Amino acid sequence: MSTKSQRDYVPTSADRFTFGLWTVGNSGADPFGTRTRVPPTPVEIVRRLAPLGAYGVSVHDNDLVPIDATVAERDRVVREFQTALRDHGMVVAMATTNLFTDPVFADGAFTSNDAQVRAYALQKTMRGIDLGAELGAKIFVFWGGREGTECDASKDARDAVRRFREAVNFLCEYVRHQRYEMRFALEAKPNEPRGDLYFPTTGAYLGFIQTLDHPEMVGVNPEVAHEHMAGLNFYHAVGQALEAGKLFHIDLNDQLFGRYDQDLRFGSVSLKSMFYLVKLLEESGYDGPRHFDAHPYRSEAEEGVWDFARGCMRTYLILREKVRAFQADTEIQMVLREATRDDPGLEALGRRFTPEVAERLKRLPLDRIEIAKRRPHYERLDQLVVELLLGVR
Ligand code: DIG
Ligand code: MN
Ligand code: MN
Repeated sequence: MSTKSQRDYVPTSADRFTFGLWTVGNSGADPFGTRTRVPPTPVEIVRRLAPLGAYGVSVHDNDLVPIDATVAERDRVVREFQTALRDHGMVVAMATTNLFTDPVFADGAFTSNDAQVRAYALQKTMRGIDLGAELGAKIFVFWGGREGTECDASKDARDAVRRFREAVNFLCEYVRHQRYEMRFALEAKPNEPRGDLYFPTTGAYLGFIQTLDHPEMVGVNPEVAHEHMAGLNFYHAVGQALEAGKLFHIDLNDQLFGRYDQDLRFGSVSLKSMFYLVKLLEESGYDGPRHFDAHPYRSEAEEGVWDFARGCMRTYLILREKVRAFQADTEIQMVLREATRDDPGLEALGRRFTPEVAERLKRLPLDRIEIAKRRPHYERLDQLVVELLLGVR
């Protein structure tokens, strides 16, 4: 007899969970150690993720096609992969380019001081976009893993921004020319593998997007670990992106503050903040992929890889049920109501400036001593959330 937990948290493709090939394909190698397991091939990944309830995968160009593959080899690999996707009812929801592994990108790709590197990065990305379109991806992510410096004497930070903008503008025109149904999502990270990375946070990209020729084609792909590395509140970053209509994709994982990019299993560290994130995604009606960009512990053997994948999806589904419990919890909802004072008349005043309104607001008899006497009960509210997440409510 399966318990409630076994029965109710089984993902289906309707939940739109996707995994990067590089996540369950992670070999356990790290800067201090060699691989600890034989990674599954892309076709094996599709075959193993489908029965776990995943909706699809995402790919870097070279996760699938070796960088020096001939056209014939490339076409064969793509055909075999497409057959596996069809056979297992899986999709490629996002594609991206690896502009960080090969030594040619050691000093950046689009922001490199070398014009030939910048040209090669454009060429490689156009081919990556072609591949993504062929695989049916509607989102194309740009993570500038090498777009940064260790020595800021090396380039004027304004040149880096300008070069990146020129590249994104050019590639937006390429997608339009090719008539691909594709949008771009920019992924921020504050540092690693470079000493400092340009566009370190989701907020930096939200500002940058407005300077592009086709801002409507470009959004953001916030990652939990990357905003945490910058010491930021991920729920706030995603809230601002959603409010701006720019949450085109999301990288779910987890991360201790003040550490290197851990890319931990979703919800394995920051349960409360991931609860607020799931609440935001579900209540906002975000209909994009719930994409995991994480990897199993180096200590895991092959079977542990699939424990990791199951855990990412189960935790999301458990938190989603906690969201429903939060919404139905009468005591929580009462404390929330008490913490809010609405005044439609006053609010309307502050929304649209006129000189008359300004004069009226200036003359309003607002007694700050009286106003300050009214206090919200956030200690009570937070304790209720903690008890909800601990399963005692
Ligand atoms: C790392 O967080 C980056 C790369 O794995 C990839 O380019 C991107 C896709 O989500 N995330
Ligand atoms: Mn990461
Ligand atoms: Mn990522």
